[in-house]
Amino acid sequence: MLDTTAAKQKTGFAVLVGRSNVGKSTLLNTLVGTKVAITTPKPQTTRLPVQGILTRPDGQVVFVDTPGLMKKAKDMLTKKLLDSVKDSLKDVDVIVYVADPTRSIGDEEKAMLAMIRNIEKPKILVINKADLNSPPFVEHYRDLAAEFTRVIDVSALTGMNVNALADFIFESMPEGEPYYPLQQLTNMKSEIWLAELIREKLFLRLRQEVPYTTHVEVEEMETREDGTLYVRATVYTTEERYKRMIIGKGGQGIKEIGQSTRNELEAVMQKKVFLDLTVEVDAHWVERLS
Ligand SMILES: Nc1nc2c(ncn2[C@@H]2O[C@H](COP(=O)(O)OP(=O)(O)OP(=O)(O)O)[C@@H](O)[C@H]2O)c(=O)[nH]1
Ligand SMILES: [Mg+2]
Repeated sequence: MLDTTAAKQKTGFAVLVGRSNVGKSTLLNTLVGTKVAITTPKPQTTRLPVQGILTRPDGQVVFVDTPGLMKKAKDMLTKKLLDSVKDSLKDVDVIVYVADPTRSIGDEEKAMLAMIRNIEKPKILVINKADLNSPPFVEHYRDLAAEFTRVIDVSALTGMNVNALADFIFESMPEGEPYYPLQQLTNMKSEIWLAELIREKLFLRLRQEVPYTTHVEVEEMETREDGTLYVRATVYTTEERYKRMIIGKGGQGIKEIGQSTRNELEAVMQKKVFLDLTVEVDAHWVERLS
């Protein structure tokens, strides 16, 4: 419940930025308390600026997860992802810069820092993965403190210090009324979330470049009379040989991807799920991404 008799409510947008694989999406999920964004050990997992909403007695913050910055912004997908990060930074109230102290500061980090340097908003440096034993580059990131309003060590994975981070973020927000209904946790449509879940399973199962050739669309989603959730979705990939790799020997690959998606969906939805998953070749899906 929002307490309207207390001090003024805080409301605004906090954008999570940082290089690929630092744990932005994991942090978003921990902040919001539910799985809004997909996370994998592979870089460049996030493609959409997913919003997760945290409502507390003192207000509401909308977190925007962004794709991680990757080197070699030559291909069309990476270029589109970079544009989407720049877009997300336009109307932001607080910047949450997430760093991974197991990796040294490289070109990607420098490019990312340059991107936010001239934005005159509160900036919080989050040194993530604090659950790991003395990560080698922590001090290198601490040396960046002068560029930030605050620095905090957290573990997105275990939740360590994440509430303290949320407090910092709320403190830095402007006053205002909530943007979203109090129970809402994301701006994502269920079809998109489901497509993301399937993409997560593809990323977890496929090796090397194959996951990056894929895109998922959910065409149909309905609860049938017997209470089963029926889902029809297509996995697009750019070449016939990738299609064969995704389907796997005797269809085993796509079967396992379908099964792991279904297991998670059934646990979340508390109902039986029927998933009709096909694979198609479409060399131009990247162009269709908005
Ligand atoms: N040990 C540890 N691992 C973490 C932590 N946070 C994230 N990870 C792991 O780091 C990997 C990347 O996490 P993501 O949340 O997908 O990273 P991301 O920054 O969103 O990556 P992109 O979407 O590719 O930019 C996953 O394997 C996570 O489990 C943490 O606090 N501690
Ligand atoms: Mg991500």
